[in-house]
Amino acid sequence: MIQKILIANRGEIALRIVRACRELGIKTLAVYSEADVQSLHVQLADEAICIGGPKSEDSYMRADRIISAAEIADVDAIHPGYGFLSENAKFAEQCESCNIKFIGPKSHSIKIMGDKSVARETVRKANVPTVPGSDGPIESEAAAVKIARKIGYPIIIKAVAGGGGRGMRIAHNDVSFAKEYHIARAEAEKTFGNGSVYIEKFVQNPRHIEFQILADSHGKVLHLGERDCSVQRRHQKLIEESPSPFLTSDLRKRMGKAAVRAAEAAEYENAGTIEFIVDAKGEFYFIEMNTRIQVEHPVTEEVTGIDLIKEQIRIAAGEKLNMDQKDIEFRGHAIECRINAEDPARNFIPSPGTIGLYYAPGGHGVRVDSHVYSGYTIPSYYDSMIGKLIAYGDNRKTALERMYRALSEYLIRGIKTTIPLHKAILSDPIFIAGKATTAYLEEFLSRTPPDLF
Ligand code: MV4
Repeated sequence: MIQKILIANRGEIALRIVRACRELGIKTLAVYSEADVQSLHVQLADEAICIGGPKSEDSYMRADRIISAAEIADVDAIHPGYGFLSENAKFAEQCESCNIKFIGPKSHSIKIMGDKSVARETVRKANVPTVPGSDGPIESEAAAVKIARKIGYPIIIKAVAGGGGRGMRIAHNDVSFAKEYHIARAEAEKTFGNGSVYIEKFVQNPRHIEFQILADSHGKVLHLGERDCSVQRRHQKLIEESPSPFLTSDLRKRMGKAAVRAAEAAEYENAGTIEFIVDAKGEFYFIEMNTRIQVEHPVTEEVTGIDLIKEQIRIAAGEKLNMDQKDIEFRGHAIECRINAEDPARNFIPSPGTIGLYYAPGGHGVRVDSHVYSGYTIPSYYDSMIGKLIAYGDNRKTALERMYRALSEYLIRGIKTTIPLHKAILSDPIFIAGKATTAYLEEFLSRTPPDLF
């Protein structure tokens, strides 16, 4: 039985977890930094403990302080949210050894999927398509050039400890490969303390399509369909939607089955995401697995009717999933716009500060997941996402129209936000036609005058 949960996070996801706990009758403990005293998750949780200074290294990243707070308040489980300690295998292990349930996968699954080269080999053995590349990490420059020539250029060099687009270099021939290989190793060593890299054929301008997984501790693994996250800038997603306007029902079926095999290969438990890239021909390749709940999970909740945070908690409590793959029905279309405190007209420079008037949209098919309110001061210490606007409709056209309407109603005074940019994208014929690839946003920004957002 889980009676009380510590929420090891902040912002909208902390609030999202408080809401799920309330509905399940579970008590909540918020932990917060000195910069988050006025945060809504602190107000709305049953109890709150300050764990340190404003910098995340002094608070939300401090496993020792979080576990101390958990013991003082006698919680049964810790929900890590996303970011911070959510994919830290050592933290998951520490929780378990203190007899506190980590609401997420077992640490061995986090480890397997955290090494991006091991992840690739693990799923490849389970018959999940991977991009042609090296079997495991690269041993030497000479060995790497040999493999690169065999695969053919362009080649992408990735850090085994990377993920989410960090530590990747692209090479177009032997000469640039030698150069990029050394840069990639040095960068990986500096950023991750692990210089190990692997290589893959570089798939140009793919779509980024990911599958939501739920797996219980009794061996049942289900997929909850896909999210198309192709609209992104420097690996930061701006818009996510489900279903993907690109997938056919046949491709969706094959990718869903591959996603389940990938999760099974990692002996996965709890909620997770299998990321694929899909080329123009509809060939799909496993890229990596995210072993946490993701920012964009509401899109899946809207089209399946399944509360993913509640499912995570039930799974951690040892309950069996009360559904089979055939019971999961996909209905309508959902889209999410990430609302960031940034100025898109000035190269997305962060725009922290105090919000004046705040008015969130509502009405049929509109959901707002946000922790901010009129008079709230956005601290400059954390990422700039201040909310997520999710619109749902019977079909994509209705969902997009509803999203545009909701964006027009959303009032956030005193700071710059990405709302005007979202309105411009939702008015763009290429996006409306469902033709956006991962190259889309940069192309859109280069041809759109900044005064339009
Ligand atoms: C790739 C790729 C093309 N070919 N791998 C980006 C994040 C990380 N999850 C893996 N990513 C990619 N891996 C191969 N072999 C394209 C991406 C990619 C991407 C690359 C450049 C610009 C935007 C991108 C958005 C999504 C994925």
